[in-house]
Amino acid sequence: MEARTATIERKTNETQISVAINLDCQPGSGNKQEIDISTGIGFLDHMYHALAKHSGMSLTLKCQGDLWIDDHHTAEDSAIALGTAFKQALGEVRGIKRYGTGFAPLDEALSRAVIDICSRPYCVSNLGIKREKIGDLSTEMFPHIFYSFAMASGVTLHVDVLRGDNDHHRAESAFKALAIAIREAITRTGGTDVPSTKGVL
Ligand SMILES: [Mn+2]
Repeated sequence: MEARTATIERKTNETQISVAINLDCQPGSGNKQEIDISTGIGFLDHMYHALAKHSGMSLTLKCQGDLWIDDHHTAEDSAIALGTAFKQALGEVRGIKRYGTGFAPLDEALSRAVIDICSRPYCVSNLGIKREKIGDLSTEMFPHIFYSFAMASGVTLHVDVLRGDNDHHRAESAFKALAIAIREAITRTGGTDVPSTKGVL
């Protein structure tokens, strides 16, 4: 089986990002899972780490962004770079499940994520987070991160936090739910079928 990997660099006046991704590092795959995230925003690193871990990816993501302005460009651009790398690693949408659903609890919080790897970028998220920031990450960036990932990767994505009192729990369960959805959607079916009645995705 061809390795589903990608390495990308993304440089603008606002951020410099490098991403290396391997989609096939689930336990038992024979590929060691390695995760190394550094964006300069601790809570964002925590979220990307959870996303990589539970989706079975190896992920190296380094971002040097203009944090002296605020967290916006770093959070947005790292999500774009991650989405771009994900799409590139996946290649032609063929021989995968395409749809994935994830539910992840974290104590009292519970989130649901549904993904369709379909080249129809769309994102709806409803996280219901009350705090303005968690650590150094503005919580308004959560929907922006999911949106940016969806646009760059070309997936349809719905993420809902169904309940939860603690905003750290709500956010983390959302990323874990997305990870579980991704893991299912990218699962190889063993064939080369294009999972669409249109014959192309
Ligand atoms: Mn923006």
